[in-house]
Amino acid sequence: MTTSGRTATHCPYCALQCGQWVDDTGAVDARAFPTNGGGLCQKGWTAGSLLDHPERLTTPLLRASRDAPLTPVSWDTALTHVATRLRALRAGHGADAVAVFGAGGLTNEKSYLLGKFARVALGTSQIDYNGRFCMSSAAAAGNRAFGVDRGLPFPVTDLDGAEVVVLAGANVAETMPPLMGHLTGARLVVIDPRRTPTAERAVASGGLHLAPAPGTDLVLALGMLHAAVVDGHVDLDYLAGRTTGFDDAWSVAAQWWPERAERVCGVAAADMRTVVGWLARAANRYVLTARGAEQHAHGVDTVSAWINLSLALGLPGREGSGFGTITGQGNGQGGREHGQKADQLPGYRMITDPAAREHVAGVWGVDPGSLPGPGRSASELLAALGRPGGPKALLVFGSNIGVSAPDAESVRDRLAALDLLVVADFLPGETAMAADVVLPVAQWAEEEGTMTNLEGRVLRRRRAMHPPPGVRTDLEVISGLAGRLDVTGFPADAGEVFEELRLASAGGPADYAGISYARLDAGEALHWPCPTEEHPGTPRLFDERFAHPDGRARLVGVDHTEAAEPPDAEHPLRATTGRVLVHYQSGAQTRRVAELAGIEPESFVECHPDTAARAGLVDGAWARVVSRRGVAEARVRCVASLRPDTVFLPFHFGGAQAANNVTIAALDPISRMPEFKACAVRLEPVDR
Ligand SMILES: Nc1nc2c(c(=O)[nH]1)N[C@H]1C(S)=C(S)[C@@H](COP(=O)(O)OP(=O)(O)OC[C@H]3O[C@@H](n4cnc5c(=O)[nH]c(N)nc54)[C@H](O)[C@@H]3O)O[C@H]1N2
Ligand SMILES: Nc1nc2c(c(=O)[nH]1)N[C@H]1C(S)=C(S)[C@@H](COP(=O)(O)OP(=O)(O)OC[C@H]3O[C@@H](n4cnc5c(=O)[nH]c(N)nc54)[C@H](O)[C@@H]3O)O[C@H]1N2
Ligand code: SF4
Ligand SMILES: [Mo]
Repeated sequence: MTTSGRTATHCPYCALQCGQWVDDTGAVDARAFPTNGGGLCQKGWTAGSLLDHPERLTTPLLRASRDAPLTPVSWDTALTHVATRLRALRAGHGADAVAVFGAGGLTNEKSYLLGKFARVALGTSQIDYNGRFCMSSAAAAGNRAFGVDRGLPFPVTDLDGAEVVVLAGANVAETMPPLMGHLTGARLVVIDPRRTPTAERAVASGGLHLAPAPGTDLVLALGMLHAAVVDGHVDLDYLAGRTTGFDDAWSVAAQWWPERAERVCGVAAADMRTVVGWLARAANRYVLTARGAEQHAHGVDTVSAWINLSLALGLPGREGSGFGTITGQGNGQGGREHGQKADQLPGYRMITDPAAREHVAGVWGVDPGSLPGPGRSASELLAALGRPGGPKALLVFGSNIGVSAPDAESVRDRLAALDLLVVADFLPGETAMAADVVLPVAQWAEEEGTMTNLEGRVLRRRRAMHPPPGVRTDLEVISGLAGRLDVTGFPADAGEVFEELRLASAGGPADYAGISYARLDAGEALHWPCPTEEHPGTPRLFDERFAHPDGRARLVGVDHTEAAEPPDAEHPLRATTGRVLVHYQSGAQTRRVAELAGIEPESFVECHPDTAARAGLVDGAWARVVSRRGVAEARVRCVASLRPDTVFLPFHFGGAQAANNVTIAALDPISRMPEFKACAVRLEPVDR
């Protein structure tokens, strides 16, 4: 897959996994692939500049004590130190004294090996990952409704033929720009408290921008289901033939006539009826959700409400129509399938399922009874660090939790309370710089592996160049630590790990048994499940049946609950958070790309001009955004189209500017997703 010095691979960032060419100097070019149609966004174009970045980590770093500075050491010293400390902590406090935090940006091979490392080499139940902050609500709702969780159960290119697409809490024009190319023929309806570039496109497409108050999507979806029933748009044959549970859903939606829903969410009842009519009358129509709808303390129920509406209108599992959730991180899909989640084993098996434990233990050559878990979810894990009974050591691979976790000030306190914090990273992000041991690892263009994109298609990440001297791959790090803990079965070769992953996933919901590097390298488009080498993969999941034993999709009776922290006199505004085009996540990477940092150099808070004025602020001034948990400093950006009761912060900045200083770690009861997208704040002026 190398042509005239260029290697075919995929972008290191989001789940669209746009095709890239990378040469042996790290120069990036766009490569036509079905998801991106030949385009890249600015992040993908500039990714190569981090390969030889002056701040690139190229030697392990170690601090002798918590207050000592990080100093360069050899790999042997670093890994031996970590292994020695881990052994001592386990001996003194039990296996759960050591915790692991993974990420949806890691390849399938890394996710798999990290999960195995935690369960087998460390024997700890304490492993979770940043996907808990990302896809967990969508995943839980998908499992509940369809019996399986694959973000898009159809290829992205199916959207090309859509006539109507509803995007609930998705700002795709900024978060996956090339995806917009698949939506050019559709009338778009964008549901977002803010008038985003995606919302502008919706209006330009002859569609609508609906702006509910943050955290009220569920009511909007209920109002729309009510309208669908009353206006006669429900697909009764489909409901009878392919679903169960309509009565449960209707028993709640019956009470939410559109005018009542309007009073809570602020979207006009007439608009609800219009959108339902568009969806009902179009032949090809989709409802898609993303983090705006999902990152709430009732995110699972909110997604269920959008699925209920989709099922009532007969969308899922029908050619040219469907429901989907837009996966976020590069391997957000694969990352939630191979066992780095607290309650999961490879192949999307549940760790509590005796048959799953037996299968995976068999592949691993261990006693099923020795597999620990389930452990704590990400937020609960972070909250327990350094506390009595909680973990005393944490190994982090691929997440900048000191910036991206909710209530980040308290997370930073917890990290500081650890006996040992180990971070594998290639850049000195905030969390890495707080660690006791920093392990410098390879970047995407320097390693082999696979990623599973937002449509469940498995892709090859290929090495275009060697990492700088002194740098190892994540797999080499895990393998090296396992060796020092005297356990075998942790190869550092990606191909070897993938072969084992195939066996471990065989027979599970996310079955990769039939997928091989050879088939992928030959250009086959393989979507899981793919149980045998002869199997063509499954681009569309629900054409004939849903994955529940009875083959039917389930509607669920879900009702509105108020946000965990409603505004009050002291904190009268609803803060929501999200992304801008040029930055990625905690910003550890993109803030170091001069071209991108030049466009958005610092944090900002979007607010209505009247809201700013009431707080004594003007456009361009620095504000303190204050919640019960902390303060985020941000420059005021007045936006006349924004609801006056709402402010918005990007979460791409660290330290005093971190949006997560103010967010709340209120968790969804099912998914344990934190409420990133709604908390109560006030604005204050700040002198700078
Ligand atoms: N540029 C860029 N692209 C990215 C990323 C990035 O960091 N930067 N990250 C990737 C990842 S991991 C992810 S998860 C995806 C996320 O992709 P998106 O979900 O599209 O991104 P967000 O900005 O988090 O949220 C989308 C929108 O939800 C809105 N919103 C806030 N509260 C609510 C609400 O209560 N209801 C509704 N309906 N909307 C609400 C916000 O105003 C925002 O415009 O993006 C991926 N792509
Ligand atoms: N307020 C608020 N907070 C949010 C969100 C929000 O919408 N609002 N969104 C949440 C979501 S959806 C997500 S996905 C999280 C993301 O937030 P994080 O989990 O912090 O993700 P990144 O910022 O991508 O951090 C990745 C870190 O790992 C490094 N890295 C990248 N690739 C690799 C690799 O292959 N190996 C290793 N060892 N290191 C690697 C990068 O340099 C970087 O330091 O944030 C969540 N936090
Ligand atoms: S849309 Fe996502 S995958 Fe494509 S270039 Fe941008 S960040 Fe990379
Ligand atoms: Mo995400």
